[in-house]
Amino acid sequence: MALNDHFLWGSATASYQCEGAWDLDEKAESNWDRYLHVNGLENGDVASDFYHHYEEDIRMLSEGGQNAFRFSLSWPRIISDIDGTINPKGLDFYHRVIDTCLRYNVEPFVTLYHWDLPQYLEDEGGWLNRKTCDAYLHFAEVCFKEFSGKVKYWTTFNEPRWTIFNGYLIGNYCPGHHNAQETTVGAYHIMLAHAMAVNLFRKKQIEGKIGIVHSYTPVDGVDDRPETLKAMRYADNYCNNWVLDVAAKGEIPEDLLDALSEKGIDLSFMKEEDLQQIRKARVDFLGLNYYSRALIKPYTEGETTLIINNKGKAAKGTSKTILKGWFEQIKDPNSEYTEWDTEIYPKGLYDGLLRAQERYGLPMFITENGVGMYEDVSGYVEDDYRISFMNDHINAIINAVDDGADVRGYFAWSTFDLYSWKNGCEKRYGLVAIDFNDPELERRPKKSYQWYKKVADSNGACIVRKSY
Ligand code: BGP
Repeated sequence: MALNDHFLWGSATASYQCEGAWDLDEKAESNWDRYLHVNGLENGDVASDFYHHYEEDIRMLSEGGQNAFRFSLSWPRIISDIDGTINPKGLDFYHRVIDTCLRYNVEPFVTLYHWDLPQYLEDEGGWLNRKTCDAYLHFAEVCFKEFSGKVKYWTTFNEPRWTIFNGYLIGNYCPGHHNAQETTVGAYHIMLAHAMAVNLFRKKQIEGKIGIVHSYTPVDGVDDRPETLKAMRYADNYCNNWVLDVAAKGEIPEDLLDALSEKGIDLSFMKEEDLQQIRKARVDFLGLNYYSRALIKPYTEGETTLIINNKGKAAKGTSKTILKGWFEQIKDPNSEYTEWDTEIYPKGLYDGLLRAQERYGLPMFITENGVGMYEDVSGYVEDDYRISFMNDHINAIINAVDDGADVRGYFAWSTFDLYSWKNGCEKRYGLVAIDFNDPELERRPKKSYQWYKKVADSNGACIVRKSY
């Protein structure tokens, strides 16, 4: 049993998914507010109403044995307009959240950007506009100045991959586009903004550590033929390397740039001064969100097809990933899949941690891990499937630590039930149940909350161990 004594046992949320209060206290509109309102979709206007329940939520988290809380700062709550005007009420809210954490001996683990872009920036092109990087830098600087001294762990972005791919390529997130050129530009700008913030953090000598949070999808192949290995490299570049290589090594994979050019993507927007920023910026740690791996075979035929199941059981089995000329992702007939087509594969976490350790040699945190389910929350939720899922994934982490991975913490997704992007509130991940039809939004611990307390209290010693 090799977890260190300061291991962070926490859980995670994101501003848009839990805060509610979408237009309260001079908060500006976000791109998600606009997109879901305009399209008449289920939204996070109220969500878990963390804005008014934060004190109770943090107390419960602490009483549940957790010593860390990952949450994000809502940019449109803090910066009111395109001129960069600061909203004191937004800052005050996060001071109260952070102070509550500290009062309960809970480490605040802060994400600067978890996808809620101010709509005034979306109106100017969002991540397709280079000016969004400058606006982000201003936002980051305000937050560093305001909260440093209290916050020791910062991350610049949550999952650049999903916000960019879903927003600009797959089209199931705002702004809902399907354009490979835009996807490349957006990806470049978000990684540039990341680098600019890391460089500022160093220049200002902000106390603490800074990292990035990536949706880590370790890539496996169906066999080890050369064409499969080639397809795996394409998939790894697509899923992981454009975020992790940039953040950890300051490098954009050369073969990815070649492959994009071959597909007709115009890369002339890349500027030497930007690349200098990128080369210089190195994170202190990697935040890895792990939900599943990707099982890859060589591309055979057909157009690029990217389908994500945001409908749950009504669309089970419909998701598909084919990148024309690059790779195809397939389902493993021996694996179990959730109603939203996510493979349950704890060994992928073990493998992925060892690969990331070897490749980057940085401290790592599992910044999200959990399972989305339909649940009846009218009574006590006995979520044994979640307990088993978490047990097996924490077991994978302990195995990886035993074999040399430097993992410093684990955050369950999510602290309590909250809004799941495009899937709505009925896709539940929480350790604590919330009945969204209850006007009081009463919080009730699930069985997994009690179980997780034992895990945290024993520093993982009560995990049922399995080897591979
Ligand atoms: C990650 C996001 C989270 C959260 C989680 C679960 O990609 O960082 O914000 O939503 O996945 O995913 P989903 O809500 O799509 O089921």
